[in-house]
Amino acid sequence: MKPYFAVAALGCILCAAPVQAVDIVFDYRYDSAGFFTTERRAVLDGVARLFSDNLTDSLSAIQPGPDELFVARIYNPLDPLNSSIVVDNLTVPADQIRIFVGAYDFGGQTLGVGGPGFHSLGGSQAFVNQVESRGQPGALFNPATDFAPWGGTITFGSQISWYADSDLSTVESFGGQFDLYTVAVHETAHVLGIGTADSWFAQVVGDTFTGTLATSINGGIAPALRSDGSDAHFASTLTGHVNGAGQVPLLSPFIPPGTRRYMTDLDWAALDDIGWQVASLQATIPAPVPEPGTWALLAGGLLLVGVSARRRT
Ligand SMILES: [Ca+2]
Ligand SMILES: [Ca+2]
Ligand SMILES: [Zn+2]
Repeated sequence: MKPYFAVAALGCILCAAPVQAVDIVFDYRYDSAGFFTTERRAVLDGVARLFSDNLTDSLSAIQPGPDELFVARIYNPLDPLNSSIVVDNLTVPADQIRIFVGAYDFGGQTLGVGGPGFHSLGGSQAFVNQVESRGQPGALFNPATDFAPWGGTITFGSQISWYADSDLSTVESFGGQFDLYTVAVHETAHVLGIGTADSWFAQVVGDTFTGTLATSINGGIAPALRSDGSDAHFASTLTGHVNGAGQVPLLSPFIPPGTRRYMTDLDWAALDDIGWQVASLQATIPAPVPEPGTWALLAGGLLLVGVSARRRT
């Protein structure tokens, strides 16, 4: 009887795992040069989990019918500053955000470029509205108060010496290299609208971002933006917090070598202000991914929890 109970308890606990509303998918179809090794893909898997675990919006699917047209266009992941390309026959399942990735020799110290995709549309107004809002009404307001892209592009500098750490829960020393995880999170936040969405620019006043939550997190002062004319980044003089520790916002424009940075409360607050449903301003440090062996141990632990809980009753 007891073993049966334990198995049932484990089943229930697995059922109660957190719902992942937004599903970030990195798409490697344009990576003809093989930049994304197994280890680098594992890093991007961790980036996808970070956002998927913390953004709870429900996004409607993009699935054109017979009289409807959705043509996705992206900055070319292999040459984002000079060309754009059409993604043939793209459809997007509910909650999914598809980010096409590649690498390009930017020269110098440019680490990466990222932003949302574009599209051409045909069909009824209802279809057009559905694609442009994905069920988030504020994306259609003027000024916009929400943002729900189908996806976008991120390109990493192929000339950079990258540190790719497939176990993101530990950070080894990597002096002289740049952290792929840090840069990928930064660029993904651009795909999600920081410095790129209408709902971001609607809240830019002068060289500040006036979003309510970000202002509150910043001690009641609208956070300063880097005054380079793009209004796409926070100023490097700001301090956000990662689980209580101070850190320059991840969405500031410079990332030093040998350093991992995380989304601060200020970065998450900005995503909230531009329309995302952010579960936690502190959900930032990657947890270890359970290995098959660890799962067995974890199941044993849960089994013990189940038995002792039963004993209490
Ligand atoms: Ca590690
Ligand atoms: Ca939203
Ligand atoms: Zn940036």
